Amino acid sequence: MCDTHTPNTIIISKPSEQQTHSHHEHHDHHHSHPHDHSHTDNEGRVIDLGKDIMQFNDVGAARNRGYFDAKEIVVLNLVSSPGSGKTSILEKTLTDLKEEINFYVIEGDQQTMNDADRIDSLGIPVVQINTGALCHLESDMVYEAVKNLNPAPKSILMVENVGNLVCPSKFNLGEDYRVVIISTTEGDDKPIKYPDMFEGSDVCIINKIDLLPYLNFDVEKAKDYARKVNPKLIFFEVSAITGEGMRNWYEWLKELRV
Ligand SMILES: Nc1nc2c(ncn2[C@@H]2O[C@H](COP(=O)(O)OP(=O)(O)O)[C@@H](O)[C@H]2O)c(=O)[nH]1
Ligand SMILES: [Mg+2]
Repeated sequence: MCDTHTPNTIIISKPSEQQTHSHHEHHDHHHSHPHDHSHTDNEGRVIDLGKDIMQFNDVGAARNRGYFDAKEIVVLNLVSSPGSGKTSILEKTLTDLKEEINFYVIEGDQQTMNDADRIDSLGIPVVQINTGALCHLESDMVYEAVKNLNPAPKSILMVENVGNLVCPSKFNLGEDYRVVIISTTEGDDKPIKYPDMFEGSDVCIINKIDLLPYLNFDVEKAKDYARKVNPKLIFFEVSAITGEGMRNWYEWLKELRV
């Protein structure tokens, strides 16, 4: 037995916090500054910083895209609130399909190796990214993880993003499909409360349907809300625990490689 094996971890320390901090400092000392910067100067610089980050991310996403296309790798970006069942759905899917599909996984969390350990125990190649203070993955982090994973051609790369329905919606990773997961314990109005996440997604998985008898979650209402935001969404209703409904999701996954 090889007890020393652990999945690789990439720990991110992004300069963005420092930049924001020093900018605030500058703003605080505005009045004692010898040059009188006009208000529009400052506003312009704040906006530029944000634009730079987004441009940097989009360029990285395009680079990832080219790499994935060249190797015919299909990439899914899984997003949800914490605890909706991203890792559970991955565990069940990988367990049931690993003989048919070559999977690779990137796990994103602010801290811990917990999710990578869960995937690693299934024998699937996985890299954990710890984002620290950041609430989403960015394309350059995925690039680093992919270099480490070196996924085989025609494989499927699953990226589990940091759990929340806000920040990850802005950051394209170069994926083919974004999959948003909601669970029956969260309430059926999430799609209209967090429209950006649903608007930019291709697939919506409704998880924990085994709990429907105990909750007042209305599946049709949730789907209607989601369709209002994004009429093109493809839905799967599943339970990662009982396996109910997983077959349709599996069929869709298998189609991706044809
Ligand atoms: N009843 C039920 N519990 C689930 C289901 N899927 C996940 N869970 C539980 O929800 C919790 C969070 O799941 P996890 O996969 O870690 O969520 P993540 O944070 O989105 O990765 C765990 O306790 C899971 O066992 C499901 O389909 N039904
Ligand atoms: Mg998880």
